[in-house]
Amino acid sequence: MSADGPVRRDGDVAVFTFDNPPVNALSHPVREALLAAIESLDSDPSVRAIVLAGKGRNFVAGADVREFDRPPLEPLLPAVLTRVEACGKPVVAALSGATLGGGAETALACHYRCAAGDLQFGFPEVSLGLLPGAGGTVRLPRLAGWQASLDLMTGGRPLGIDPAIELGIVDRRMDGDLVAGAVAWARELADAGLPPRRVLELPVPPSRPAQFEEYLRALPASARKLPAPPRIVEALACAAILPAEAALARARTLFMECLGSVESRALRHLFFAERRPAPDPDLARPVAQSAVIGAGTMGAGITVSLATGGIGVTLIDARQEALDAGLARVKSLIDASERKGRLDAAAAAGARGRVRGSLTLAAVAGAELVIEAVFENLAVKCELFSRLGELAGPGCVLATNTSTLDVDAIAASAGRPADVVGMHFFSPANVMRLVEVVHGRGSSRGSLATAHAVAKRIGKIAIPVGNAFGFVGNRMLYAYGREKELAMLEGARPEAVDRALQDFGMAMGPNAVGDLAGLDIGWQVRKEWQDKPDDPRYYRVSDRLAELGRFGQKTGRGFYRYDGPGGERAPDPEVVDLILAEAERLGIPQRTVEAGEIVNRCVLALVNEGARILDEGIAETPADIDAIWCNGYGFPRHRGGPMFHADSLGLPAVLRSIRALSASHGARYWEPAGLLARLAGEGTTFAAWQAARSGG
Ligand code: 3H9
Repeated sequence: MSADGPVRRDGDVAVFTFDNPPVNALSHPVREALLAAIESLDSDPSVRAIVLAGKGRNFVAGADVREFDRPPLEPLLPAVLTRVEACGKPVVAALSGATLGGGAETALACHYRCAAGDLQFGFPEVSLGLLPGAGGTVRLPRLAGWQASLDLMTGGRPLGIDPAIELGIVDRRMDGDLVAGAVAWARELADAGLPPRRVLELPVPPSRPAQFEEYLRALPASARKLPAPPRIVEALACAAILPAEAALARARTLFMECLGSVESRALRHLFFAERRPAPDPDLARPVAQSAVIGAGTMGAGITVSLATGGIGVTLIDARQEALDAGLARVKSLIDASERKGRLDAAAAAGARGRVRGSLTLAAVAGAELVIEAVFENLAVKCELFSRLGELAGPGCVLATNTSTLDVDAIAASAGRPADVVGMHFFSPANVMRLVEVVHGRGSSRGSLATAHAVAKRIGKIAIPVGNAFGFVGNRMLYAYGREKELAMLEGARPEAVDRALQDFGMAMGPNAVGDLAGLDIGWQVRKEWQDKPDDPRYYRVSDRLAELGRFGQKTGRGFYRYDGPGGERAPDPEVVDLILAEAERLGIPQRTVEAGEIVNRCVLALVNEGARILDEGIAETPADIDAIWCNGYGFPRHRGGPMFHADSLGLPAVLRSIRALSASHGARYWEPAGLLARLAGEGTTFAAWQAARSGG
C-alpha cells in the first residue's frame, strides 16, 4: 500500500487503490485494507460513492498464489467481497490490464464496472487446478449467462474489453483517464440516487437441467480426469438451482477440495518454477540487434521468436537456396500467427520488418547477440565459432543452440569464452517456451544475464543448466528413452509403450515423438557420443530403424507407418518382426510387459537421473528440472514434473521401487542416485531439501 494509505478522496467520491506490486494480488494485508476501507467509507456521511482501481497497469491479477500453501488468514476474500457488495453506496470498479481470478471476482462484487481498452478479464484458476472460490461461479452467470461462464472458467482464457462489454460484464468503456472517468461516473450514479446494483440480487438466467452434464461430457477426457474442471461445472450447476448463499457455500467447499489436491499443488509449483528469477538481471546488456546462423527449421523458428519479441534479426546462411527457404518459412510462420490472431496486424508487420537475410557471416558485426543453429556436429560448430570470435563485435554474446555438444569446447574455439553461452531452444522454436541457458565454465555473468534477459523478453521460460552431455532435459531423456527401448526388446509393442505413457499423461508417447522429430537425429548424436553406454541393447530399436532409413514421419515409416490415406499413424507389423529379430540376436527372452511396468521404469529413470543431475550441480533446483520437463518434453503438468511427482509418491517409496528394479533388471542402470537415497533415508523431499539449501 502507498505511504498515504489506499484511500484518497476526490470530493465526495472515495477511491480505493490496490497497490501491491507487481500485480496487485489480493494478499492478506490487501484484503484487510479493503475490508477496513469499505466499513469506514460506508458509514462516512461525506462519501457518496466509492471507486476501486488498481495502481499501475493492472486492476488485480487474483488471489496471492503464494498464500495457498500457508494456513488461511482472515479476512478471507469471499467475506470481504460480500461486504463490498453489501455497501449501501454505489461501488464502481475501474478495471484495467490483468483483472483475473479473485480480481475478476472483486470486480463482480462491485455494483458497476468500467474498463480501459487493455482489459484482460478472466478466470485462470483452472490452470492452477482451482475454481473461482470467491463467488465468481455464482455472480458471473447472473451477468454473462451459463455458456459464457462455463467457457470462461473451464477454458481459463481472458476476455478483452469488447466481448466483456457484449457479455454484460463491463458496463462502460473508458477512454482517457480511467480513474477520473470512473469517479465522474460514480458521482453521476450517486446524483441519480440509484440503489446499488448488486449482482447477487439479479435474476438467475434460465438453464436446462441437462446442460451442465452435457458440457462436462463434451470436455476432453484429460480435463474430466482432473479435479478442477468437473468441480467448476458442478459449482455452476449449483448456482443454477440453489439460492445464492447455498451456491456460494458449495463453491467454497469445492474450491477447498481443489486447493488440497495434489494436482493443484503441482500446478502451483509449476507457476513459480516457470517464473524463477533470472540471474544477475542488472548485468544484462541491451540487445536490439541479433543474428541467427543457419536458416533451417530451428534457425527460422528462433528468428521468429526474436523478431516477434521486438529484436532485429539477420538470418545468415551461406547457401542462397537455404536462406531463401528460411526467410520464406519465417514469413509464413509470422503470417500464420497473424491469421490465428496470436499477433495483431501491427505486431505482425513489425516482426516481418525486423528480419533480413544475409549470405555472409560478416553480417554478425552489428549484432549484440548471435545464436548459432547449424548442423549438430562439434567440428562444424567449433569452426564456425572460431570465425565468430573474430567477426562479432566486442561484448556480443555468442550463443550455441546445441542440444548435446560440449559448450566449453565450442567456447574455447571462439577464443573469447566469456562471451559464449548455450541457448538450447526446443522445436518448433517459435512455439515451445523452454530455453535451457547453458552456463559454460568460462561464460561471464554478464553474458549469461543477457541470454536470460533476452529469453524472458521474447516470452520464453529460461532455465539455467550446467554444461554436461545433453544438459538437463536431453540427458534425462536418454534415461527415459533407454527404458522404453529395453521394454520393447523385452516384449512391449511400440504402440503399447506410447499408450502407457500417454495414459500417464505425457503429451505424446516417446515413439510417436521420435517419429515426429526424426529418428536420424538421435542416431547421428549417438554415433558421435564418445561415452555412450557400452551396451548392445542401448537404443538398439531406434538405431536399427534409422539404419533401415525408417526416419519417422518424414520418410513415411519409423516406429509406425504413415502411408495410409491421410498419413495417419498406424502400427507396423514389420517393426514388431524387426524388434523380435534384434531381441533374438541379443538373446533377450520375450515376456509380457505391462503398462504399469513401462510407466514405472520410464518415470523412475527420469527421477533417478534428475537426482544425479542435482547432485552434480547440472541443474540448480528440482523445480528447474520440473519446468524443463513440463515445458520441453510434455510431462503432465498436473503431476508437476518428475521431481515433484517423486515427492508426491514419497521418496522412500521411490527408492524401494528403484531397488526392486535393480534386483529384477540389474544394477547397471538402477543404482539409486546418492541424493535420492540420502533424502529417502532422511524421510524428506526434494522440495524440502531445496528450501533448506536456499534458506527458505
Ligand atoms: C485466484 O484468484 C483464486 C480466487 O478465485 C479465489 C481465492 C479465494 N499471486 O507472470 P509474470 C507474480 S487464483 C502471487 O512474470 P507478466 C509472479 O510470480 C489466482 N504472485 O508477469 C512474478 O513475481 P516475480 C488467479 C503473482 O507481466 C510477478 O508477479 N490469477 C501472481 O508476464 C510477475 O509475473 C492468476 O492465475 C499471483 N496471483 O504477467 C494470474 N500473479 O516478480 C496469474 C503474478 O517475483 N498471473 N505474480 O518474479 C498471471 O497470469 C501473470 O502474472 C500476469 C502478468 C498476466 C498477471
